[in-house]
Amino acid sequence: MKIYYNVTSPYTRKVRIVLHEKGLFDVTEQILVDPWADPAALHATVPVGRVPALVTDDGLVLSESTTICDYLDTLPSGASLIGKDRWPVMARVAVAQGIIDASFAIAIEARRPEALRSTDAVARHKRAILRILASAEATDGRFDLGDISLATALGYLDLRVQDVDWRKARADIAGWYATVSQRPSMIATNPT
Ligand SMILES: N[C@@H](CCC(=O)N[C@@H](CS)C(=O)NCC(=O)O)C(=O)O
Repeated sequence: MKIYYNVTSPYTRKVRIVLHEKGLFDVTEQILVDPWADPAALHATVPVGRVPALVTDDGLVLSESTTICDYLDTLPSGASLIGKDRWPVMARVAVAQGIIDASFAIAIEARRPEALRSTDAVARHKRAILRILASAEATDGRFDLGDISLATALGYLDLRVQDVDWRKARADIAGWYATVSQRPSMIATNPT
């Protein structure tokens, strides 16, 4: 297998945490790319042009972080991160993805020339983050795919949206996050 990734991408971090947690990291070729530079080598294999992208041992090309995590969980390595009660886990994955998408949109806005930035759009994304965060749930001790997605989202808020005080909004999950941040998979994929 090989994975196209970028160090600061929250979407690729989610997948790379899963690779670690499943014991698959060392058997996966890691290809570092900058998708924003439109690399021809990425586009030749992954027409979608985004990271993460996984090429399976059968040559199947998968994009979309949640789809890739779902695929990796079917492989006979490590314990399942989704388990038998699939949909409650996937619902928590989607909640975390909402936080990631809104945070990422803010980060993209910050890359635009100042005159083209929309303060209204950024404010709306911040309201979305706080609204979604209010419904986020972590499990105690499992670190399933929902937990991995939430930890990724919170890590990305710390990296790119520091003026949203998520620890104040969710003091209850701040302690959980401090604990899971010490997992080898989180440390190994920390972009800072
Ligand atoms: N919904 C996708 C989002 C992937 C995504 O937007 N990746 C960004 C990097 S963080 C990218 O490669 N962007 C390049 C582009 O849009 O051209 C997922 O969950 O994997």
